Amino acid sequence: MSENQLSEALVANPIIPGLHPDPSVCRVGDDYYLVCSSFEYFPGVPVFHSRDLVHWRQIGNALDRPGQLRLTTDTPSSAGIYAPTLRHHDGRFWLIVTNVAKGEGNLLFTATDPAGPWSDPVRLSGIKGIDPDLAWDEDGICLCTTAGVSQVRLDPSTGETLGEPRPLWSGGVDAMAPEAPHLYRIGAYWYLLIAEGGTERGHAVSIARGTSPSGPFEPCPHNPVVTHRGTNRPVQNTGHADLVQAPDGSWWMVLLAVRPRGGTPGWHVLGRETFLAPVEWVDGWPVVGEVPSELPAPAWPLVPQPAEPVRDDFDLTELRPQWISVRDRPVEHCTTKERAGWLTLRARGASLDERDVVFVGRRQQHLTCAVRTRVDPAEGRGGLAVRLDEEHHYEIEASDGEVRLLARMGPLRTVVASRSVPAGPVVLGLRVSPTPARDARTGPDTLTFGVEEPDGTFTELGALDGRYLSTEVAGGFTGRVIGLYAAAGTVHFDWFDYESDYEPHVS
Ligand code: 6LW
Repeated sequence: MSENQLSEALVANPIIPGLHPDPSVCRVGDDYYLVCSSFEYFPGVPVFHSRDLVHWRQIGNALDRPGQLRLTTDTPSSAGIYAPTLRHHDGRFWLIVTNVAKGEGNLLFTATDPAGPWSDPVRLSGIKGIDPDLAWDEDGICLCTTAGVSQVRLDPSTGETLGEPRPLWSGGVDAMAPEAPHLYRIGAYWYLLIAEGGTERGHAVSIARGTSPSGPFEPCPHNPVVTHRGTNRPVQNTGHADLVQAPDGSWWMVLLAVRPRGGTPGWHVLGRETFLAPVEWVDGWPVVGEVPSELPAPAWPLVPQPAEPVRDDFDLTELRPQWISVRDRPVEHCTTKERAGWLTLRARGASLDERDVVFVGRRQQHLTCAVRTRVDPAEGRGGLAVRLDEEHHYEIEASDGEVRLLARMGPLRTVVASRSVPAGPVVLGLRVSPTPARDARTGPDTLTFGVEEPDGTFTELGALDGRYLSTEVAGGFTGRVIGLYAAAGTVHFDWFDYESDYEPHVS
């Protein structure tokens, strides 16, 4: 990468904020496509498109039918879909993922259009281990490389493995969790990129090279090529990366990282997000440097994507791809067709504590945001929730002329506050704002819940510390999802507003 491939303008990083970890990217002509992990959420594997590597628009979810994505109540939160690899080969898009659910394992899908439809899965029962990568050697043989790191030859049409898996290269001495392998043919070498150190503060990206895709591999002398461990940078946990070359020959890395906030030890609440970094090649090895919160824009013309509308009026017969549910979304429990212009949810599980809760949400993508919804609880009980998992969620719900603010934090469940409201639809609101530092124990943000009065004024019902809905407290691999739920009977939602102060921008 030479200096003239970067401009003076700055663009915001992360390029895809919110719960979008383990990015995998490929380019076809002038179009880039990117996919991420989706865990217990359905539909799964969000697919994004970009023309400039900076601005991304979600064009679908690869796994949007029950036949492609089986997530039963046996599958805990933070299991399910891990670490896809997306590649374009022989005129088709190839997607390989692990479904960490009983009887599922590694699955392969193909599509001619990445927006879908994607094929039914080819089951890869012979491939053990998470984070599968796909590459084709010079003879057209398909190689699948998994965390560990090991590799096996594969017949992608049948899913049959050809031979036994062979260990490759596992990163630094004593480094934990060698994972996220990706193989690339670049110039005279095959490069094996991996993540190591675990997906927490020790996360890192390392690389090795050899003349064959099956090794042996020689490690880069300046590994890890990316890590923010032991720094006080605002972006942390940098790792799990993929490389892509732009049409002008420059190289770029997409990778996951987090934005911990508050005092010590720091809490990240949006999950692991997708960041971008320019790559320079020196003596045949990639040099990346710091992954900043704002980076110089690539020097080519930027192609902004249309801004997402603040309001979803539920006027479409299908939900937009940003909407995700917990494990499944049967139409008899979730539909926009029953009452025109409204989203209707019919309860199954009695609360967000249950693995079969009826919930439709979107990722919280901004550190500051405001959410409102108009709910008609005449035939049931439900409302607006911020969900980390079954044991960590806050929600404001309406039924029988009353609004209640509830909190579940680990084993504790409490009604924080309640008040009466006039019969009929009610507007529930949530404001998320970073908490000004007071001392080393200050939490990352405050979630203020309330009710909108008929004159539009917001009456607060309670303000809760956001740390309890962070990955550092809840554990696991996900982040916050904000959405609508039904806990009893049938609940109708007229609209949902999500307003942020953050847009990927150019300055
Ligand atoms: C994923 C692994 C990782 O499989 O986290 O950060 C796991 N890296 O590569 C789940 O996202």
